Amino acid sequence: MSSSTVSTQAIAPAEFFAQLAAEDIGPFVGVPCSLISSLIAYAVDHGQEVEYVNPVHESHAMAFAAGSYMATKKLPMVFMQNSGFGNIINPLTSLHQIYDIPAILLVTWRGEEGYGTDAPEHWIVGEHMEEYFRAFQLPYRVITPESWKTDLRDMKEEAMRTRKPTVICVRKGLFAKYESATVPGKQYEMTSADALKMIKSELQGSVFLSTTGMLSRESFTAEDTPDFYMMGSMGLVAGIAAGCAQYSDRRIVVLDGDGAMMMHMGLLPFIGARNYRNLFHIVIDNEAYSSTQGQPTVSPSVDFALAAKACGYASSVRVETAQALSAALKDLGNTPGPILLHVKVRSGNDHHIGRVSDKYTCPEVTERFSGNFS
Ligand SMILES: Cc1ncc(C[n+]2csc(CCOP(=O)(O)OP(=O)(O)O)c2C)c(N)n1
Repeated sequence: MSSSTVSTQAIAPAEFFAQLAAEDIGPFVGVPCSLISSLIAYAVDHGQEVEYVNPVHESHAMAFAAGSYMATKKLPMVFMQNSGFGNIINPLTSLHQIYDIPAILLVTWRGEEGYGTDAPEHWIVGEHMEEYFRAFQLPYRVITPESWKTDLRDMKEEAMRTRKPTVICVRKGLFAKYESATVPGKQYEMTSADALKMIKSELQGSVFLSTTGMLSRESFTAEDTPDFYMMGSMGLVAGIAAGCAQYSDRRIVVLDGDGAMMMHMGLLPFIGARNYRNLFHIVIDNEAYSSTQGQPTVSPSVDFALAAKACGYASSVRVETAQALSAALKDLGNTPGPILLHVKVRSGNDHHIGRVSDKYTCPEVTERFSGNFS
């Protein structure tokens, strides 16, 4: 592993995008990570200058980049958190690398110090990051404030010469702060914390699972019941819930996020077709990726209740106020599932609340949660 020198002069987002423009690199397409939140915030605020595209899954970003390259011959940049690197292996090896479609991948390096540092979901990928780049024949540079312009040019030239993807890997603290002037999403009445408190109290006695990021932390803070507090595998919580619902008679309540739900929206037809009567799926939609500093998602144009209905859920409802949420919980609480409740909340979470990992290890979460079924 290379040494983890913390940068002394952080790179200003404006300078980074000016360099991409000078090198004729774009669009800037991907799924967020907090390590590059200032870059994304700058891109969101400067739509005239930066072509920023926000698909719901890293593999979709790779697919989009392949299309944009063939249509323009311009080198796209696909950005992702290293936890999303696993999501691109298929389009990397069975699209870009075999069809000779280049791209520069900007991969952040969470968990650089390996086990025991950063949040648990980053330990394994963080420790083996460079081995993964080598295993997938990806030329890469871990960029620094001193070398980044040369690194970027070298990786661009290598990508264009070989017609294959290359990587720039980004450490924590590399980019200077940039606060966005844009607040994502509509200012709905409730916060996600308000909604979670009401849900956990109204649906007491259920088995809860919550999605990765702020929702698990907020659910844990609202009331620490023996839940499956997910800390990685973004978007897969409803799949885990389906596995539980199949083999238990308990009521299974899934607390999903809009970004997470859209990442694996294919779970809707799966759950709908399997017709789990004991599954209650709740999507807390703040129209943002709050966990990674609030970048906008594409959920303002999505009606999850309608989608669930079309996918075979038995009932689905959309609510926007505390009063409507309370009524829906009373109404749907004992209705046979699968049920989907789409709850609109405003973005902006309290990032100072506790972390599940400060109290439980991941294996302890598994053990505690499994106790619900014994
Ligand atoms: C595959 C993958 N890509 C990206 C991330 C980084 N990440 C963690 S949480 C999160 C946002 C989740 O958004 P949402 O489900 O809307 O919940 P919110 O954070 O708004 O509560 C992102 C992008 C990740 N953990 N895994």
